[in-house]
Amino acid sequence: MTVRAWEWTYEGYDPGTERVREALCTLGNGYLATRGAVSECPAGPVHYPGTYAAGCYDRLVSTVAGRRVENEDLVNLPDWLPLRYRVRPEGGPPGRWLSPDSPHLAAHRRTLDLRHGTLTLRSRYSGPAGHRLTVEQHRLVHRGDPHLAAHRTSFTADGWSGAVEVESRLDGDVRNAGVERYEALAQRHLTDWRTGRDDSGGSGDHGGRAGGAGDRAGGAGDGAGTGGDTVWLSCRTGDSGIRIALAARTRAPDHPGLGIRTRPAERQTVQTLLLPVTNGRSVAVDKTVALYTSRDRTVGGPRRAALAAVRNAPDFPELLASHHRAWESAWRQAVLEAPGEAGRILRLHLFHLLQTLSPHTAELDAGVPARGLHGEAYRGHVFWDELFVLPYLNLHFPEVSRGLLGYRYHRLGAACRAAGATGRDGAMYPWQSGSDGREETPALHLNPRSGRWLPDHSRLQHHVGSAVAYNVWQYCQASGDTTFLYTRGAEMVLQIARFWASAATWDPVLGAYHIPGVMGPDEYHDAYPGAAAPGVDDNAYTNVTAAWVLARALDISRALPGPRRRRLFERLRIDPSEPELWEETAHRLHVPYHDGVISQFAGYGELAELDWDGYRARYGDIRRLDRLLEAEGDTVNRYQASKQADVLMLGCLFSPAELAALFRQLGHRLDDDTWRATVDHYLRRTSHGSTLSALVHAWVLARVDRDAAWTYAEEALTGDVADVQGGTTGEGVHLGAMAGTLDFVQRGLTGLETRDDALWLDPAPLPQLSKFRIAVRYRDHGDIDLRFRAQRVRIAVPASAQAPVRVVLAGRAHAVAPGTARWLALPGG
Ligand code: IFM
Repeated sequence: MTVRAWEWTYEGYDPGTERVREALCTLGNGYLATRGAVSECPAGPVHYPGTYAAGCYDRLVSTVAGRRVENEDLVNLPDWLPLRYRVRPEGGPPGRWLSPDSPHLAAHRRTLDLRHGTLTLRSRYSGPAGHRLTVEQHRLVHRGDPHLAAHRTSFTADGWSGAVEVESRLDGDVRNAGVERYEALAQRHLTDWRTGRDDSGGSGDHGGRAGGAGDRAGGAGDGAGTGGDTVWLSCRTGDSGIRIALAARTRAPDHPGLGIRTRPAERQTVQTLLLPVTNGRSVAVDKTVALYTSRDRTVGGPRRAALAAVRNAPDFPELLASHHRAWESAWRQAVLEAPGEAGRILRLHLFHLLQTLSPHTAELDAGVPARGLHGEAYRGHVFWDELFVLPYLNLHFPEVSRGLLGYRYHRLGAACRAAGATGRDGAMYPWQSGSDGREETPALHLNPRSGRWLPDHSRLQHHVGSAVAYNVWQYCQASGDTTFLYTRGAEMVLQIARFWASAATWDPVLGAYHIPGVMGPDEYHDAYPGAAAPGVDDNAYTNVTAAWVLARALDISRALPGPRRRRLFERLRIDPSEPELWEETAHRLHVPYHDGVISQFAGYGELAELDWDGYRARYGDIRRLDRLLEAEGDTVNRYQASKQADVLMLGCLFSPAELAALFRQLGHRLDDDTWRATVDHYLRRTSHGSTLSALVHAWVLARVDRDAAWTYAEEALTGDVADVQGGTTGEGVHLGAMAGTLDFVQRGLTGLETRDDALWLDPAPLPQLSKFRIAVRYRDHGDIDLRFRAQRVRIAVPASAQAPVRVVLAGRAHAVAPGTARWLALPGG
C-alpha cells in the first residue's frame, strides 16, 4: 500500500484483504455510507458491498441453540453500486463480464482521497483476444446533499475499437450477511420491492410490483424497453416498516443520444447500454443515485423525493465540484494536524469520523454506531463508545454533539422505564441501544472457538449511563450551552444520578454504599467464579464515575434558578429530600483496594493469577482470552485478567487533579504512587481484546511511562489500518478507537480542559508526537489555534469583540486577547 498525506492507495487486488479495504474505503456523509466495494461483483465470500443509513434499523427473530432470540440490525440497504461491463468486439460475440476476479485482470488500484472525499478504483484488463481495457471509476457520496451518491466509470480501449456493454443495476436483493459469526441468525430485512422507470420527467410512478406474476419493471408496458435514463426501486423493512427508495440515472455523457435498455427484474432494476469505444480515447458512464427513507421529512414520500432529487441533480463534474467544496469546509472546522505516519493515520481516522457523524446526522434521531456506518458488526448498535467520540466533536462540531445527545434524550423515557422495571429510580441507559432505546444486547453470543452459544450478561454494564452524563457535561463546558445544560442536559444527568443513588445499597458494617451486580468496562468478568447470579460488586470504575455523576447532579440542581429547579423537580417527581441522598452517596460509595492498588471490583484480588507467558506461548494471540479459556472448559472469571482498561479508564476521563479530588470526595487519598502501582498492576494483566484498550493505556501511560505510552499509541493508531484484532475491521471500523486517537492528541497529550470559563492546558508531550496543531472552537471565540512543540505552545485567538481568553497552563493563568497570539513555555521546557 502507498500512503500519501491525503491519499490512501491500495495497489493490486488481494481477495484476502478485500473486506478490510472495503471498510477502510467506505464513503459516507453522516446520513448514509457505502462500503468501498468494487461495483462489478455481488456480495459473496470475498466482496461485501453494503449501504447503511444512520438510524435505519429493523428487528428479526431467529432461533439459536433452541432459543428464540430477537435482534435489531442497522439494515443493509439496496445496493446502488452495481455496474459491470464486457467487451463487445465489432461483429464478434460478447466477451465475459470483467471484474477484479476475472483471469484477465492485469492491474488494480484503489485510492481513497481524504481531502476530496472520493474513491477511485482503477482496473486494467488484458482481454483474451488482445482487447486491452482500462476502467477507472470515481465515486462520491455527496457531503453537501446527503441523499446523493454517484460514480463515473471511464473506459479506455488500448489497441482496438468497438463497444463495451455496460450494465448498471439497483439491487434490492440484499441481506445483512456481513458478519460470519451472525450466520445462524435471520438476515432478510427488506420486503415488498417495487421497481420502475421514470419516462415522464413527471411523477415517475410507472412501476409494477416486483416478485410476483405479472410483475414488471420498466414502465414501458412490455416490461422492457428503451427510453428514460432514470429508474427507481423501493422496498420497506419488514418489522420497523421503514420505506426506502432509490432512484438512479445512468448516462453516457460522451454519447448523449445513446439508447439505454431497461429490463424487468425481480427486486432490482437493470439498465444496459452499448458504449462505442475508440482506441486510446476514454468514454464515461455516469450513475447518479438518490436515496430517501420514510424517516426523512419529505413531501410525497421517499420514492417521489428520490426521483425528484435525481432529476434535479447536476451532471457528474458539477456534483463533484460541490462535493469538494463541502469537504473543504468540513476540513476547515476539523483541524488536527500532526507530521509523519501518525499524522496520516490521524487524518484517516478523522475522515471516517466525519463521514459517520456530520451535521446531517444531527438532523436525524441517530446515535454513535460502534462500527461506524462501515459494516455490520455489533449490528450498528450504540454503546458507550460515544465517550471517545463526543469530546473531539465538542470542540469542532458542537452542533453534531448536541444532535447526538438528542438521541440519548429522546430515549430517556425508555431508560427510566428500564430502571423502573428493575425496581430502581431514574434512568438506566441500555448497554446496546438501537432504534427505540430498549436494551438491544443479545441474550446469547457465539464463541466461534468452541462453537457454543453463551449467555451474554454485558447488559450489566450500567456505567454507560455515566458516559451519557459525562458527555452532557463536557459538551456544555466546551460550548457554554447553558440552555441545554439546564433543560435536556439537566434531565438526563439528574435521572442518571437518581439511578445510581437507588442502585446503591447501604452497608452499616462498612459504613459505605455498594453497587452490586454490575459489569465494568472490562467485559471478561461477568460473574464471580461459581456464582449462580451474574455480575460483580463495586466495580471501581462504575462507583467512581457514579460518584462524579451524583456530584454533577448536585452542581446542576444548585445552579438552576429556584423556580426552574422547582418545576424540573416536580416534573421529574424528585422529592426535595433526594439531593441529600445524592450528596451522601456521592461521598460514600465504596472503592475496593487490594495490595495497595485500586481493585477492579470487590474480591478481584482473591482471583487466581493467570499463567500469561504459558498462554502466550501456547496460543500466540491471546487477545480473546475469554474465548480461549471457555473453549478449554475454563472461565476467565477465575483470573485476574482484563480484556480492556477498566480502572485505568478513570485516568482517561479525569485529569490527575480531578481524579485525586474525586477520590478525596470518596474518602481516599490517591497519590502518584498508588496510581502508578495501579497502572502497573493492570498493565500486566490485560489482554487488550478491544481496540479501546491500547488507546486508554497510551493515554494513561503518557503521564507515567512515555516509551510504553508510544507503544500503545502506535497500536491504537494501527488498530484498523493494520486490522490488529485479526479480521474485525472488515466488519466495520472501530469508531470509538479511531475518534479516541484524535481525542488522545487533543486532550490526552495536551491536558486540555474547558472548565471554570478557562482553557486549561497541562501537556504531556511524547517525544514521538510532540509537534502538532489543533484548532478548537471555544464558545464565542471562534477557532482558537493551538500549536504544540516539545517545549512550548502557541495560542492564537481570532479577532473579535470578546474578552481575552483565560488560559491556565500548568496552574498559571494567562490572558490571550482576541486578534493576538502568544507562545508560552511548557513547564520544564
Ligand atoms: O463498547 C465496546 C466495548 O467497550 C468493547 N467491546 C466492543 C464495544 C463496542 O465497540
